[in-house]
Amino acid sequence: MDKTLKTKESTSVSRRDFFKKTASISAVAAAGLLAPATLNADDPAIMHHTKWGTTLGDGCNYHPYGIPSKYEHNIVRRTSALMSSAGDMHAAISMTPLYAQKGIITPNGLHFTRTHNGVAHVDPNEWRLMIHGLVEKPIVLTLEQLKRYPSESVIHFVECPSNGAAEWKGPQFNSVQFVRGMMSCAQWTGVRLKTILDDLGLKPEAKWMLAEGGDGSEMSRTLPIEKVLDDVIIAYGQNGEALRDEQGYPVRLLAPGWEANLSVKWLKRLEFGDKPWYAKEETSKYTALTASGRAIQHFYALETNSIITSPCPEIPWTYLKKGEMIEIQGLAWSGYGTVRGVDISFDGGKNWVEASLKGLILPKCWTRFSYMYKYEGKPLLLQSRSYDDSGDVQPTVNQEKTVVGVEGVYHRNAIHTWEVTAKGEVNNVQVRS
Ligand SMILES: Nc1nc2c(c(=O)[nH]1)N[C@H]1C(S)=C(S)[C@@H](COP(=O)(O)O)O[C@H]1N2
Ligand SMILES: [Mo]
Repeated sequence: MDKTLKTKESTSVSRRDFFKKTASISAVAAAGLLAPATLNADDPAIMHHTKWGTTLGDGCNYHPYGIPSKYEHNIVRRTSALMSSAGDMHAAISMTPLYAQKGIITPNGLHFTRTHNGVAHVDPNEWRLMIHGLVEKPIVLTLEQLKRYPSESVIHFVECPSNGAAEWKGPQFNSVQFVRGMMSCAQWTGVRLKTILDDLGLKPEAKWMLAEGGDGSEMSRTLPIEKVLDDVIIAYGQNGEALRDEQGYPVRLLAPGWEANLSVKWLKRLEFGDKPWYAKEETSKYTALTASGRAIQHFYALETNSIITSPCPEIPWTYLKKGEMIEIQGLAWSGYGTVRGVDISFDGGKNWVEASLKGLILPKCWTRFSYMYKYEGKPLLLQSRSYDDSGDVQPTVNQEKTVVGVEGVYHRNAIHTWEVTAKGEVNNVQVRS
């Protein structure tokens, strides 16, 4: 069910527009982005041995498995007791530090992590996957057998449908990590489920698939067969290495663009049936009562969304001087397809300018946007608004409430606002209209 408003005419970003935008960025660069600094021709940090250059460094094998620089120790996943069961971290969630995210690939150690019963540690030699129900040849696969099917690598975001839900009633956290950090993006490697089903023979009556996890919660979710045969992957690789334990090692389901609870981790069983069988949670939490009194039973795909990650409360503009150029950066995504564009507003949504999209632009994937801005030291209400190739545009808070009703909290994709004060501090506020 699609709750995003189709209010904007589809604006295709032509190649010509793209080159025009790129050109304007390089013009800014030529004019000088930073205030001129004096050149010290005998700068001791450059012209003499630096303090870290006077002794032998570590051997190249000192960390057989590398870790980040010690100066990056503050860039970590964070949790909130408010988003767990009475502060217990087994049924809880840790969030990705989006303010430190470079490009579109989340490092494995920073992938947000949601567990219903803690992180399981599965021995890959004992791991098994049962595929049964309405298939011609039911099977129990070992990991080695699974890996003999042809592999595929795809880049997709994973987002918990409750990302941002805490803010349904208004701003709660002065932090982009806590406001939107229940999502990450990675390159997943595995086997397309269709490849396996073509091999095993799916019976025509099969309309639904139950996926069950092997952790203590045995979390299970139901997916319609159309999605299963479209792009669902059984993943064992995450950004070039095996899945991390937190992401479901050795194997998870990945339902691209759909709410992340469907991407069952520590996967142990797939059953095919002609009727859906829902877990209790699926018939309560993931639905929404609309103003008309009717409920939306499934959302499944995540609507187009965006968030400005710089500036943000963690990266304020307090160091900027009036007249300096600064890059506004952020992430946009859509579970319905490919991000087509992002607009930026400085006045809480009254006026909009178009940002440029940067780097890889892929379906059901994070897309970077950027806008070069001349800082004036004036208060701003900074917003971003994305639109995708399905024709959807991000709604305002009020527009979203009109569609999903007052009780809905999941799938929040309303336009987010950062207040920038005259001093350059950044605060989480809500502009509803
Ligand atoms: N087996 C199992 N799978 C699971 C869960 C779980 O607790 N157990 N949590 C789900 C939820 S609610 C989310 S949001 C995603 C989070 O994926 P991640 O931890 O890899 O980010 O995993 C889903 N898959
Ligand atoms: Mo979730």
